[in-house]
Amino acid sequence: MNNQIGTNDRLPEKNRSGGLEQDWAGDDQDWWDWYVTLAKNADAPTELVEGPGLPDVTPATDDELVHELAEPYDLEPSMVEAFGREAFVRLPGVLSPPVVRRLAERLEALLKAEHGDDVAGRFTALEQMWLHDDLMRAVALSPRIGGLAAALLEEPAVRLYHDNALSKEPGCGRTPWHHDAEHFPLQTVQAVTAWIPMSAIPGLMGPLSFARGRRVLEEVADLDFDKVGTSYDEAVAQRFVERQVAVESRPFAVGDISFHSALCFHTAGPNRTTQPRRALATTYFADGARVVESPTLISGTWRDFLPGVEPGGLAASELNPVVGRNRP
Ligand SMILES: O=C(O)CCC(=O)C(=O)O
Repeated sequence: MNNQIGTNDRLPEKNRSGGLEQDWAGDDQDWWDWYVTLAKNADAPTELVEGPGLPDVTPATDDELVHELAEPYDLEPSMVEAFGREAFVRLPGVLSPPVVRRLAERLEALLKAEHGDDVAGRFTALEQMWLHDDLMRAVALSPRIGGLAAALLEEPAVRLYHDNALSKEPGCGRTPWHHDAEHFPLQTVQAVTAWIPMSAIPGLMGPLSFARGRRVLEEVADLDFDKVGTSYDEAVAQRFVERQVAVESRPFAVGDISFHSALCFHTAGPNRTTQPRRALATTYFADGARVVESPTLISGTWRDFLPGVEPGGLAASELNPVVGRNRP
């Protein structure tokens, strides 16, 4: 990796000059390989410990899985309030252990087919799985998860932006501090990502961690994004310490799902276990949103998720079905 001032060999050649206002010139995996180089990590490598394994249960059948993902989740009003205040919420038991196990096994096969076995230390990703895999489609179009997204955003209806598999392989470092409003090229902050762990995720495995509060962005709005090095990640971390911004960093139990708003600043620790830290991450946005006029390279391969939609256009392509409605 080359993170000297002014260069980063993970940036596609076309993106090396100029500012952020340009299209990403690589593919989605190139984007992740670049993005994790923007996180500050401890210099000394540490020994990896054993991970928790997959839930020790019989995997759900297709029917059981589809049925569970279609059923509404009993969302307490206090959770909606917490999401409105903190910009994230963690919900227990959204998925049962047999469903997590079935999804984890399918995801393992999909990731292996795409990336092979030689992935130690990397952040491997897969997007738009719902277009060609039945189980991943059941997740991305899940009335349970989409319904939670609509309820938490307090929107009548939400559309799918994309699905995503995020595999932090053993030894991979941190995810840089960021908020997703700069990732999604949408003229709304009414967007939310469901982060769906594929096993228990203990602290040493790199669970997603969240800065508390909808207004945290104001604390760091003057900091410049750094497309070649770790200065933005470090400056955000330092600012949070200086301004005493509370950060929630806790393990996830099997079946827990977190939802973070596009305004939520979040990061994830390194994976110091021998097991890949895997999560599905599905993003939804308020029906009626439009694409921004000038997407940036931080928006990555956004055109794949909104085919045929140009800057300024209505974000409602055939790949953005309405998947969640707010129940009265
Ligand atoms: O899984 C990670 O480490 C990062 C995920 C993330 O940033 C997101 O889902 O918005």
